[in-house]
This record gives sequence, C-alpha cells and structure tokens, in this order.
Amino acid sequence: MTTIADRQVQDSGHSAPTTHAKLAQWVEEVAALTKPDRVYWVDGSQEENDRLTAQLVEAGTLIKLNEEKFPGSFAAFSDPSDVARVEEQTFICSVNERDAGFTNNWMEPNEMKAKLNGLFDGAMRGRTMYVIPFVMGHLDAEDPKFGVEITDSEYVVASMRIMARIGTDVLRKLEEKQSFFVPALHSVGAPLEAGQADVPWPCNPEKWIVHFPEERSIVSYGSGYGGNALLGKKCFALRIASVMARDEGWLAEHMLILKLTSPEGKDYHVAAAFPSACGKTNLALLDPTIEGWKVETLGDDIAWMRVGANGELRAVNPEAGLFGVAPGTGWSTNPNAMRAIEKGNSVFTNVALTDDGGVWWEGMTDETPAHLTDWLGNDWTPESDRPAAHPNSRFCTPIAQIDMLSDEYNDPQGVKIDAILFGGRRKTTVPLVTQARSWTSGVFMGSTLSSETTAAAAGQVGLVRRDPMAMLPFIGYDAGDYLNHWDSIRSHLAEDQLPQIFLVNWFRRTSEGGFAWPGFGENSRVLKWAIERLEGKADAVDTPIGFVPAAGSLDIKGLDLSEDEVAEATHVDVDEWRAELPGIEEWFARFGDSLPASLRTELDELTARLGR
Ligand code: GTP
Ligand code: SPV
Ligand code: MN
Repeated sequence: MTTIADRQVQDSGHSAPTTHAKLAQWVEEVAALTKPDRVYWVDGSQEENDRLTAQLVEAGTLIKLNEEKFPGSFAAFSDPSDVARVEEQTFICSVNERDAGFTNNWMEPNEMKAKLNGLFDGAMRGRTMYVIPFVMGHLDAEDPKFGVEITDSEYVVASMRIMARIGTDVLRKLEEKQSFFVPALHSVGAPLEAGQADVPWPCNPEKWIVHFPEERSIVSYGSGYGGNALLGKKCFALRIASVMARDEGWLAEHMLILKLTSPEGKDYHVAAAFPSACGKTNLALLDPTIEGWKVETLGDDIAWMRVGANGELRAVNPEAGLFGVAPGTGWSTNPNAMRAIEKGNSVFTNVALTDDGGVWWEGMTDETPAHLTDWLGNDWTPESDRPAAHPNSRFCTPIAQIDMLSDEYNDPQGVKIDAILFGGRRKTTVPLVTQARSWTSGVFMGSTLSSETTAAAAGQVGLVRRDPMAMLPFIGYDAGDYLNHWDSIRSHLAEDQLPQIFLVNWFRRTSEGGFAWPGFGENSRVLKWAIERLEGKADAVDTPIGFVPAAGSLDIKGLDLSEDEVAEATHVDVDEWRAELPGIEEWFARFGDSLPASLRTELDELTARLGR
C-alpha cells in the first residue's frame, strides 16, 4: 500500500497511488499525452499549500502580502489578456448539435477531441502535473458529486483548495465505491523547453473551455483565470451539473442562498439568480439596515436545488469558497466580506498593491491611498486616469471565514427555499421589485431576464442581453430544454411549498442618472417586502407585469429617500414595457420548437395586459 508520503514523490513513470482503477488509468493517459516532468497527487494539506505558495512566490506568480494585515494571503497578477471568462471560446460538445442549443458554441465531439489532443500533446513539458481529487457539495451527501482536476498550474491548485473540498479525504471516498468522477483536464498551454525560464502567469493566446455533456467531462486549455481554470466552479457545478440535473430531476443554478430571520423569529431562505458581477456576493453577505431582521449566508454564486420529501425545494451550496468581485466590495458596502477577507488565507487576483504590502481596489475604502502599484505593476496615484484594480479583479476566500455563515451551510440536506429572486442590471424599465403572479409567470420572468454585460466576461461591457435565469453562459444543454426542465420541476413541488418568485433590479437609474435605489444593505427592505408578501402582510399593486409594492408597503424608515423617490424606483412604466415586447418576441423566436408552450402563453397574456 502506498502511503501519503509516497504520493508526493510519484512521477509519471510509476503507477498512480490510488486504488481507483479508472482514475489511475486516466492519469496515466493524460501524463503520456501531456508529458509533464512529474506527476503530483494533491493531498489538500496546509503543509502542501505552504510549499506550493512558497514556490509560487519564488517564481514571481504570487506576492506574499503583509502577514499582519492579510495573514496567509497572496496577490497574483494575470497576463493582461487573461482576466475573465471567455464565452466565445466556451463549447458544449454534445453528440448532437441540437442538444447544445442556440445559446452555446458547438463542435462535433470527435473533431474537438482531435483538436484538443493536438494542443495537449506535450503541453505540460517542463511542468508538474497536479492531480486534484475534489467534490462539489458535501462529501457525505447521499450522492456526492466527485471530480478530479488535472492541471499544470500551482495557482489553480491553491485556488481550488479554497473553492472546493479537495484532497486525500475525497480520494479515499472516491475509491470506496470506485465512484464516478468528472474528469476535468486543464493546462495553461505553456510548455517549457529545457532551460526556458517561466513567466509569472503562463497562458496561451489560444483558449478552449470545452464540455462533453454525455461523458460529463471537461477540458480547458490556455487560460489560468477563475471560471476558465477552476473547473469545479462554472464548468462542473453549473454546465456539467445542469446536464446531470436535467437527467436526475434537480436544478443547478447561478444563485446565492441566504437565510433571513424576521423580528418574530421566523426563518426563511431565499435563492437569487443575478448575472455575473450583478450583486450575488453582496446580497448573500448583506447587513440589514432594518431593525430586527437578520441575514445569514449559505452561498454566493451557485445553488444545487432538489425536491425534498415534502415537495419542497431544497438548496445546497456546492462550493467551499468565495471568488468575489473585488471592486465595489468595501467597508461601507459589504463589511461582512471585508471581515472574511481580513482573516486571511486568501488569494487576490489583479487587485492593486498598497505600499505597506496590502491590497486595494476601487470602493474598498472611502479614502483612496496616495500611492499604489496597479494591477499591471505600474505606479498609480489618484490622478491616474485608469482604475488601479482590474474591474474583474477577484478575492478568493474560504467561505468558513464568513462570520455570518449559517450553520445550515454544513447540512448536506440543504435548506428549504421560500423565495427565488431573478435580477439584472437594467437602467430603465425593470422596477425595484415585482412579485410574479404564479410559478409559471416567475419562470417567464427568469426566462426573459435581461442585464447589461459586465467585466466578468471578455467582450464589451454595458450591452443589454437576455440572460435566462442568469445562466446564459452556463446552461450546459439546449436553452429551451432548460426552460422546459424548470417548468417540469413545478409538477414535483407541493402546492403549499412552492417558492414565490420575484424580479428585482438594484440598478435602475433616475432621470438625473443616479441609482434610483441605494442598494447593498438597503436591499434588506426589499427582502422584507418579499417575505411579508409570503406572509400575506404587505400590500401590492396589481400591474401588467406582476405585483409591485403599494405606496407605503416598502419599509423606508430611516432611509434618506422620499416617497416620490421610492415611487420612481418601484413604478411600472407601461410604455417602456410595451417597448420591451418586440425584444422578448425576438428572444423567444430564437428557441424555435423547444420553447415551452406555457411561456409562449405567458408572453401572449403579458402582451394583452399591456395593450397596444
Ligand atoms: P459574480 O461573482 O461575477 O457572479 O458576481 P456577483 O453577482 O456575486 O456580484 P457582486 O456581488 O460581486 O457585485 C458586483 C458589483 O456590483 C460590485 O461592484 C458591487 O459593488 C456592485 N453591486 C452589488 N450590489 C449592488 C447594489 O445593490 N447596488 C449597486 N448600485 N451596486 C451593487
Ligand atoms: C462569474 O463570472 O459569474 C463568476 C466568476 O462567478 S468566474 O468564476 O470567473 O466565472
Ligand atoms: Mn458567478
């Protein structure tokens, strides 16, 4: 039997130190193809992490931060071309093109494999190939969802250790039943020839983020960045998991999960889907500004939701860390995130450095430091005409460091979801909050969700696009089938357990151009209204699009906003909504035959209510 110590010195010439036959075989095959100098099995220990991060500091990939201010924390700076997800290069290679649907790029799987085999041939030369056993969700879940990421990036190993449950415990459990695992192969695509010096952030101008949904496998090439490279996150827990969920009758969603306790001590759980960089982490860590209400965090990016024994919808967060947008996360907007970050054990990417060995980004503090080193390594002062931190710079922090983390985070059974919010970034049209008339009309709201693009994905920022359930870049199969799946979940939920669905918009602008709603902690007022709607307490106005807060029903006590300003944030402009209809028609036309009939009916009814 091999010991853990033996694992550290295994190289590709030896048999793999696992009793999992398929895993051993896969690792052998990948090593034979990619030709690394050595193969290393990641155990997930602190000692290992210390060693790898020290190696990265040595290589110039990581900068060790001031130990007092940010204990055990590091800053990384990517190649300036490798700063976000690359949706254009993300593929769903289903056997049939139809199953990828119109929202995904597709290539015939064998053609794609031939291309990838060419790229991976010798791709790890001069590097170490790391084998990371991981599980998304709980290791002691009824049906744990295992993955193994093979990567040639130490940065990925250090980040995966924060974002997922990894290492020897997982491997042992995987071996117990010779369980299925999602093979997730990653290379930065930058082999080193003998004597060639490495660069701090190896990557390749050519990038491929590829999913084989029938095989449930992932191959990622060329990027070291977040969602492109930490394959447990978007690639597994959303794209591949959405396919598993379709086949197994559950939902894998781009949603935060929070627990809300009312002044009467009643507990509620809310899941909320907002597109990338549209406020999930902030809402999940919200500090309520209203008396007596308490929020606890369960998740900030991904929710896996199943139908429970009583016909209720139950959600778990499959992740173990936060990979949060740094800019805009600050002591005034999100002190809970700041406290979690301050505890250390974090990896920051593309933020700015302070002169005392700390990190800074726009919005972190009210006062801007007089001098910084920006994310590109240049001197920076408040007079500089570009941001110090990249707009998609990120903090990667263990979720356990959140003081307000709910105990229920650790429950593999998850929590019962009482309300679902869909939200986007819209300057006009979409009011602060609207309650759907029914489950189906809520699914309609989700299916037509629209939002301005953000820096989380490469490409132009600020373009309004449809982003169904905030899953546009993450649905691993045909988008119409996905909406049908949402529709069908309804029949498994008990009538008295149905979550209520709401559409929210924290980003509406006033006629003067400012935000119509202060957002952040003040969003607790919207949560309160939603809960009071569930309790049958809050008044609403019945509008063509759904129920919006009646005058006086939204608690604005202590808020520096007049009733008129609240009305501006919450009103439904029928003309704006009429103008929205052709865009929705066009959007639905793209689904072709796979659009659920129920959503077509919803659109017809909305059109009739708006009148023309
Ligand atoms: P991903 O991790 O990319 O999925 O993003 P996310 O949805 O978790 O977004 P996050 O909470 O990190 O917020 C993204 C940006 O939106 C940050 O710059 C925030 O400061 C800003 N933001 C979040 N909530 C609000 C809000 O209520 N109002 C306003 N105006 N801005 C907000
Ligand atoms: C997102 O883009 O939605 C993220 C960041 O949460 S990443 O992990 O890079 O996808
Ligand atoms: Mn996200």
